[in-house]
Amino acid sequence: MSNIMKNFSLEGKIALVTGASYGIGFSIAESYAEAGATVVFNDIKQELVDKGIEAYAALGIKAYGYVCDVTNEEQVQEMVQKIEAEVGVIDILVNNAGIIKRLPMHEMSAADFRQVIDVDLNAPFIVAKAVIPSMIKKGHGKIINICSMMSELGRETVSAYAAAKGGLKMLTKNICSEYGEFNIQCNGLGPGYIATPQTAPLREVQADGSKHPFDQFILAKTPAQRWGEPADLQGPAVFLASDASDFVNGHILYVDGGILAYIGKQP
Ligand code: NAP
Ligand code: GCO
Repeated sequence: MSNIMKNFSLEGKIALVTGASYGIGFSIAESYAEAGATVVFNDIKQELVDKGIEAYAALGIKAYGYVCDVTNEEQVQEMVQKIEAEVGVIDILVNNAGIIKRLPMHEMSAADFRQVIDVDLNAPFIVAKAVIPSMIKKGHGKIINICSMMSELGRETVSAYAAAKGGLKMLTKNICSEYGEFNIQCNGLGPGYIATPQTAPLREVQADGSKHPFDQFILAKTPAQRWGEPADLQGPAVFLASDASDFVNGHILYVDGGILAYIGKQP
């Protein structure tokens, strides 16, 4: 392998991807395994962890799965200790687990708002806090927070999610600021609109067989004129987890087909 390509290798690294039984997290973890990393993931239910392990095995990947609610600091601390004992010290953390609730803000309960903030912002803090001490001892670490276009833009019905993802952008910059001296790089990955279960309601084919209005809207707003696939995130995710990005810190890398740069196609 050429020297420059060695910089993109994750050989010998241990990567924890939260919420990675399926969706974007699964795709990122798959690419990490292909780049040489040992993959560790969690999900909130044992049945999903079991399904995830099977799905990784079907790709020839031996993944380590743990049941853990990332909003629960006690469970997270216990999971990280178990991983360190059973697999090894975590070199790469991807804070991927996330939820969204789509409701007009004036109809959203405070409990619903808090739940989204808890999973999408508090949990990345809790998990990063749990892995940083060992990264400091080891002398290096990579933390990648899965942000969103809603780290930059708002839209109707996603007030809690946008607030959380905006906060996650700033948490990313603060971890960069506070731990850069320990050779820990913390960056964000900002997917555009990606075809996963989370966005399935926005792509539902209408009764008359036409595209969902939001589907048409996104295609008109995307220079690439398509939804992203989880695989579109793999290269950027490997880059941010590898030595190739050792001087990239506090950056949010948007993988959105150009939406954030584009005013949109005239109807
Ligand atoms: P997804 O298909 O809904 O998957 C989310 C994953 O997170 C699921 O495995 C889910 O497990 C897990 N999770 C949720 N709450 C959890 C908790 N408290 N503890 C542990 N795991 C938990 O979502 P996705 O589309 O793959 O999105 C993954 C990440 O990318 C999210 O942070 C999302 O905000 C972000 N993102 C998505 C898009 C997109 O267009 N899809 C774009 C930008 C950013 P359960 O099934 O058990 O709930
Ligand atoms: C929505 C979507 C978005 C995407 C993503 C965009 O309802 O607008 O779910 O929020 O999930 O975050 O980057």
